[in-house]
Amino acid sequence: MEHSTVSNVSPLVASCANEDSATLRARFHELGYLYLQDYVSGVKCDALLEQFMAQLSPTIVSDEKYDLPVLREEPFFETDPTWDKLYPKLQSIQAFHQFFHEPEITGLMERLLENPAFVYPMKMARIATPGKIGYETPPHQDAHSHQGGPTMAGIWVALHDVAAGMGRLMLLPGSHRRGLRMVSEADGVGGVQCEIFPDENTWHVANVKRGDVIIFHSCCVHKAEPNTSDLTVRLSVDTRFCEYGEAVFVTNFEPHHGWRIEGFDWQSIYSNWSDETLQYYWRDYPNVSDTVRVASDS
Ligand SMILES: O=C(O)CCC(=O)C(=O)O
Repeated sequence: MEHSTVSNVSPLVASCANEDSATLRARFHELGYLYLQDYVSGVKCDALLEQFMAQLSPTIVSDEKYDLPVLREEPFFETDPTWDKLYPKLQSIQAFHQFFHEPEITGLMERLLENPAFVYPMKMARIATPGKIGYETPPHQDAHSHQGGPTMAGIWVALHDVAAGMGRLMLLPGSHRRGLRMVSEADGVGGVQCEIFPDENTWHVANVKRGDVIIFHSCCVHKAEPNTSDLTVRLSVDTRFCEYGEAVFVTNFEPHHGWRIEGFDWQSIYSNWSDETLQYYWRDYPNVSDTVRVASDS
């Protein structure tokens, strides 16, 4: 299988929320992604980041010199013991789950879908530390990792500025039009990488700012660059969404990594929430699927 050997990069193509929805949809279907700068308010990102930092300290702390999260202990990646200890604490933060259910986010999803959206229950927080080169997110398609249906897409939000060398998200433009690809095992987040075709030689990437949003088609190949910085940690959040009523594969109704961390379930996540509105909001979803689905390319 051919994997990514190319390293040409071009800037992410920026979209603007003021553009009409048809233009945004056309760009999404052409490129496989949308990049919206400064979309989520800085206040909201800062508030969530502050709550994350309260849970991550003293392993990761806010550093005034860098104005970024910095690593104070040993490097780790998703599934390492340190990650397993810290991650349930991030997942228990009510504001983290609410983040993706605010009207500014769901409105954007609905503009893209032209229909009501269902926000997947599984929410992801990413902690990309330096010192783990080779364990960054490998190139993959969410259609494989989340068994998404035809309208499923990912939404990723930077909680702070992410410059080159800090583990930026990279996208392979147009890759969503070539269907679901073969996969093989890989080190790094998710543990799976997909095929890259020999003519696919340019990744799109940018130095993103706090509040920037990237939405990607479920077949759009994406990955993270390695975090080669000395100390700074990249923290971002993401989830998936689809047209309300579309089949959603059953594992997406579990907490992220709830299947492997003992005692980490919705009950433990919800135990300290002050608001019950979003607790188990997904329980009456009409189309939970236990059949593997294949997303269509578009
Ligand atoms: O932020 C990352 O490193 C991974 C994000 C990603 O691959 C995804 O959201 O599917």
